[in-house]
Amino acid sequence: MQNRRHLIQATLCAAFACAAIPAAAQTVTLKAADVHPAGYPNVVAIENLGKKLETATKGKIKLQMFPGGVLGSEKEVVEQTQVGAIQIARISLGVLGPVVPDVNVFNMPFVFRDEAHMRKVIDGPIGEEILTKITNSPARLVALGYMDSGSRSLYTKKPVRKPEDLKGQKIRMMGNPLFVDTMNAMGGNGISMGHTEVFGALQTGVIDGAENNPPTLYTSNQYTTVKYYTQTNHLIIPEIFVMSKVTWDKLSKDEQALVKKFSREAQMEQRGLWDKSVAEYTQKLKAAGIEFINTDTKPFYDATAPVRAKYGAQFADLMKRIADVK
Ligand code: BDP
Repeated sequence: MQNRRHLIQATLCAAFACAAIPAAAQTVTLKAADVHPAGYPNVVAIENLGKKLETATKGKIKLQMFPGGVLGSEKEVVEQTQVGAIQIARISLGVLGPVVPDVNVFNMPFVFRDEAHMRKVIDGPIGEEILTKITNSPARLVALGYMDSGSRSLYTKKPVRKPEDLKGQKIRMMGNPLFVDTMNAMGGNGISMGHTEVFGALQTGVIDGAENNPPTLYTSNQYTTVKYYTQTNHLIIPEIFVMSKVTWDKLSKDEQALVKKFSREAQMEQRGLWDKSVAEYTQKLKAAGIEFINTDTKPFYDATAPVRAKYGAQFADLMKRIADVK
């Protein structure tokens, strides 16, 4: 904890020192943050975006990736990006919900039929509209693109096959009241917590389980503390990467256009890496003895209807348009 605080301070200082360099200075180094470790698809795609930017601007714009959550939790990273201390943040849309409520339409349980449906929506006009809403919101963030995060399913120490099996189980959710309500509706007790704290909380028994996709379950080591992975697929939440508005406003029109172009390419590149990664980590989880439970998702869908009613009322038209994307 102490170390992390020092790192955050060091980063902030670096950012302010950087800001003090005269505008005529030749190079800009964009600091990018991700909670995932080096090698994770999202991290690789942003690093490659940085390499393309560096080449296209002949070294004027560089990118330095800080993976593994060293710059703080996603909530902290969002805050630092808003003030310009971090320049690019790759985060879950889940965590952006409390900052830009419009994105919550994608954060609702079972809002997408499956991952293919989610991809069609984010690649099309609705996806573009949500990016514009983020950029035009008072959050001081410029939305660059989406990434894939597959489907989130439950992992626990005791087997879960139906909502009743979650009774009394404390299940970690991302920091957004919508998700705590979702878990409570699914039958468990939702506890919100930052990603990097989940492993310790599972180890010490502070929580009984959590929910995520196979690559995250494996690469965070959380799989060593649980036995079952129940394929509820209750949340299909895209990832997002954003740039600090402070940084964006300092770029020339041409540079902004390059960032946009390479961002779209990063969105597509990550997708290919993502599909391979899901296959690879699903195998690894099975090899490590995690039992996959392929359960009927309908009772979980039905149980979460009140959550869609409560949070979805304000998005009724948009939800209809999402459902109509075939
Ligand atoms: C992962 C997302 C990451 C979130 C994490 C979480 O890629 O952005 O921080 O879930 O559960 O799937 O917090």
